[in-house]
Amino acid sequence: MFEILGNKSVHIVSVGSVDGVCTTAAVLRTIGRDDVGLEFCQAFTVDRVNPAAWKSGCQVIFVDLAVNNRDPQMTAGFIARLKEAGHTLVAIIDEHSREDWEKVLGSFEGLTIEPQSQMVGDNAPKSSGEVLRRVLMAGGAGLDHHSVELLQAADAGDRMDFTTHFGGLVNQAIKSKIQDDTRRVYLAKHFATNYEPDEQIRQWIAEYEVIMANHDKVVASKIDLGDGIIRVIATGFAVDMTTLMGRLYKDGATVVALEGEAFNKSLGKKTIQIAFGTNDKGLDLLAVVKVVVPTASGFAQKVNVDPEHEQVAIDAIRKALRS
Ligand SMILES: [Mn+2]
Repeated sequence: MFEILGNKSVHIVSVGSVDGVCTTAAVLRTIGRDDVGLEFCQAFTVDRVNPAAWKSGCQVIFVDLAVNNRDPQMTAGFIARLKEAGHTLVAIIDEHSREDWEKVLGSFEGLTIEPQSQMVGDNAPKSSGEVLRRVLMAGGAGLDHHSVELLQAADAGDRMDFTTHFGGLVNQAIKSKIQDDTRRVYLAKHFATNYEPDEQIRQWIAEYEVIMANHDKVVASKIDLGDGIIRVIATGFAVDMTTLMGRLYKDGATVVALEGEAFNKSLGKKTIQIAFGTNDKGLDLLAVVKVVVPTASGFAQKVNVDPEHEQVAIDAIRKALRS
């Protein structure tokens, strides 16, 4: 499937989820070269990707990269810059929305792997790993066990299942420093050829184990404020916010008020903030809190306020939960 790449330079732009990292590892394994350019981003940060900095005349592969659906022009602009810089897009290994990509690109001519849509039915691929697995199987070249495991880990990862060999390792190694994309590059390259983690990766995983222990301490600080609102203190602890909040919701919270440190842009330093989160998709926390705390920031399911505004915010949230 990747014969088309020949001796030309290759550059991969991937999204940094477990699906993205594991699928990228499988792509690298399939290509079988160690001179491939690789960088991670998100659908809404492609404006920061600079194709002019890549090797000249790259064949470009996207992995798990969706069109930025809030700003399709950003994605279109990225494609235009990529072409202007002399590169050729050859594959979009993505399951998010084929229709969105079609609108941006016009056609899929020239692509050896086309994007798919996970929403089109039970049989649709639900991950980039599954998109790639189907293409490689259809190609008839077969897949070795290592690649099969990478792609299964990618697929399970998109259903928040990190119990697979590669999915568990990658998830823990990236979660302990979630903003660090250099880890993702390292992991994808390492697991393209190695089954077991090396010392570096084991160290990142050990950092994650510390975070898990921190979660126990944060949960121990839990105060039940009634009406499904609970309050915890995370100040001074490194946490994995997604996992921690998931655990608190599972314990029965509808809204979590989390006291912790967050970077304050206007002050240029970390300050104590109260972060409200909810698992209630019908509750627009930002709208509720904004009414009483105009300085609140965030989005529907997560809102930050300064400590002095915590009580009035809680009162408003309580009222919304009761109504
Ligand atoms: Mn995915």
